[in-house]
Amino acid sequence: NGPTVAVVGVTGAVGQEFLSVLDDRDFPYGKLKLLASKRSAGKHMTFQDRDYVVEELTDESFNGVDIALFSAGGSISKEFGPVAVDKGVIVVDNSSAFRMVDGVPLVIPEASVNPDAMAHIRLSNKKGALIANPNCSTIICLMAVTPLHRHAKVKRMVVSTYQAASGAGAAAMAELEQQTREVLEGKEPTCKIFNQQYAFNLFSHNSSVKENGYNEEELKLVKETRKIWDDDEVRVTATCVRVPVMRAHAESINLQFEKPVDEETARQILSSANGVTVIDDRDANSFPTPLKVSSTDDVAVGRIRRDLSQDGHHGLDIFVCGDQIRKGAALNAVQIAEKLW
Ligand code: 2RA
Repeated sequence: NGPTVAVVGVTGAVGQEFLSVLDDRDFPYGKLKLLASKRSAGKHMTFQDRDYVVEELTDESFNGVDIALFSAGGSISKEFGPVAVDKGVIVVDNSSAFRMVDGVPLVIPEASVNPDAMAHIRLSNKKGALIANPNCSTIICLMAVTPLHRHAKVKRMVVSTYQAASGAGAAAMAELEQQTREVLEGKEPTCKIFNQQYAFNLFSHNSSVKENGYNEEELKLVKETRKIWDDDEVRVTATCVRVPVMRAHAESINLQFEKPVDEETARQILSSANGVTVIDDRDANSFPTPLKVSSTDDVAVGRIRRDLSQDGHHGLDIFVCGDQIRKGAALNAVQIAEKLW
């Protein structure tokens, strides 16, 4: 008898992807509860040939639930996450609400990253717990970089992101589509989500900019990497940019290692890492792209090359792409739930 699973925020882009990942992976749930705000309650949804009615999220929603997959924004997680935990539920939370809280595991469950961080949490105990899904940019980056880090220890990492509309939600995806049509028709583009033209443009990530000049998205990469690697010494800097791509993020990553790692070894390590696909054909100029990884599970890595600006074999450059809604959010959370089961 499989666990009772609740999907919180089921009408959102990630909520919908939770369902599609549960279906694709044939997740062995016993019962499924679809939860959302009052506004969406009462809506009918068909999943695996069964009709479900979306229920309003309340304190009572978690009675009898074993695992809850949350993606309804930070304030909903803060309000209802602890309620669910008190009722013995294991909450896998996709928001940033609990990521940096001490004692809350921040997990990328591939063996090459940090599944051990949640080894103490067991479904069979019926004791509630919170597990946080890292931010999408961190997941996509560390899927590729952690196997190299385990081999040669990263001392410094410089990340430049090219982030898709999906990271800002379904409304941003719709706005990108609408603006593209409007611009091509010679009309003034409708700018509601980002307050500036997105189609045929790019801009610094829309999260708030702190006093030190970094925006929140960039700081997430810094702090979450340290927590996931359990390494406060690693030096990370990032520049995060929103590009007019629908649903997959790209990242250019420059690495400095403590120990030497040559290009061939790096290629072998990446080729054998779970959840990573190497696309690195120099002759054909064929490398990862957001479209190549859209709606797929693996993070693609290419442009693997020695950083000529660093001594010996202590530096590498790589380029990664990963589906933001899938491995960057829903798939990672469902993989965590699979490990618990
Ligand atoms: C983004 N931080 O802006 C989001 C996704 N979690 O892409």
